Amino acid sequence: MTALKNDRFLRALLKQPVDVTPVWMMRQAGRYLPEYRASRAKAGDFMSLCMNPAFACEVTMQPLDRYPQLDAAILFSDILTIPDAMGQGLYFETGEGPRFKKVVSTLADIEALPIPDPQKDLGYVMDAVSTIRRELNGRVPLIGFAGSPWTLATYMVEGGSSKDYRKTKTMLYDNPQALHLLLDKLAQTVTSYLNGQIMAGAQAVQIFDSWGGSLSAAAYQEFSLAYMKKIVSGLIREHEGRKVPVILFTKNGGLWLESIADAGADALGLDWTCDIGSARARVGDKVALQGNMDPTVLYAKPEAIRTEVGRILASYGKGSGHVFNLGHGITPEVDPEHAGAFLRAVHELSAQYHE
Ligand code: 1CP
Repeated sequence: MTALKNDRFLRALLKQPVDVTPVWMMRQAGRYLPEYRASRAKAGDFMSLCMNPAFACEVTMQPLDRYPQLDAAILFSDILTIPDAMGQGLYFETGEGPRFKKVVSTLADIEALPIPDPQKDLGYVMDAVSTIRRELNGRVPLIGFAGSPWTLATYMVEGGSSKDYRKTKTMLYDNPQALHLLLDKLAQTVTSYLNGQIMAGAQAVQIFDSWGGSLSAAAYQEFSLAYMKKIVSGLIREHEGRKVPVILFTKNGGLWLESIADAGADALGLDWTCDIGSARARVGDKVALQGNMDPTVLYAKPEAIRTEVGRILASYGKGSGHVFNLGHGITPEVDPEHAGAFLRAVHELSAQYHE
C-alpha cells in the first residue's frame, strides 16, 4: 500500500502533533454538490450509487477534487445498508427519507433476523472501500463508518425516519428484552462490518449514534452506549502497521461526555450544543475531539463563517487532538463556495495553535 501523503487527520485523532487542524465535513459527498446530483441522476437512484463501487468511488472523490483542504475521505455509503442486509428491503422514495418494506415489531421478528456476513451480504461495501483506497493512492486517509445499534434500531422498528421514535421507545419500556436482542444482533453485525471495512482499507472508523441524544440519561447508558462499548472492544485497532482510530459520535450527547470518553474510543464527535473548550476540559487526555460548528453557519456569509471557525479554534486552544468538522451533516441547500470558505478558514486560522 502507498504511504500516506497527508496523515494529519489520523495524527490529530491520536493527539500527535500536527501543523494545522485537520478538517472534513460529515456528509461531504452529497446533494449540495452539483457533481453529486449529476452522478446520482446517472446512476438512477441513491442505492445504485452505494451498490456500484465505481459510482461510490466517483462521489467519494468529488468533494476532495473540489476542496484540496479536505484532510480525509469518507466512504460513500449509508448506515442503512445493515438493515437492508438483514432482509428489511431498504428503498428511497424521491424527495423523502429512507423506507423499509418490512418493519421489525415483535420478539419473533427480531429472533428471525439473520446476522449478515460482511463479505457475502455487504460485499459491495467492501469493494467500494478497496476501490476508493486504490483511487486515493495515499492522498488522505479513508474513513469507514456504521450506525450505532440504537440509531439503526430506530429505523428498523419505525420503518424509516421518525421525529419521536415512538415505536422504538415503546419497545424499550414495554419489551426491553426484545430491544436488547435486536441491539445485540446489531452490535455483532456492526463489529464484523467495521472490521471488514478496516481489512478492506478503511484507516479510521466512525460510529454514527445520530439519535442517541433522544434517550433519557439512564436509557442512553443501557440501550446505546453499552452496545457501542461492545463494538469498540471488538474492533481491529491496528492495520497495515498503523493505529486505526475509532470515533464515537452521539448527536446531543454533550451531557454525557465523561461516560462516552470512557467507552474505549480514540475520539468523540461533538455537535454544536456544547462548547468545545469546556468539552476538552471535561474529557481531559482520554480522547481527541471532532467538531463542532453548527452546519447552518454555512448559510451565512464567508466572513461570518470565518469568525465562527476562529471562535471554535480559540475555544479548543493550543495543541493537537482536535479534528475540525461540522456538528452534524452539511445540508443540501448550502452554497459549495461557502463550504470552501469554511475549509480554507480552518487551515488558515489554526496554524497559530500548533508549534
Ligand atoms: O437523495 C440522496 O441523494 C440521498 C441522500 C443521502 C446521502 C448523500 C442519504 C440518504 N445517505 C447519504 C450518504 C451518507 N449517509 C453518508 C455518506 C458519506 C458522507 O459523505 O458523509 C453517510 C456517512 C451517511 C450516514 C447516515 N445515513 C446517517 C448518520 C449520519 C447523520 O447524518 O446523522 C443517517 C442517520 C442516515 C440515514 C439517512 N440516509 C439518507 C438520509 C436522507 C438519511 C437521514 C434520514 C433521517 O433524517 O432520518
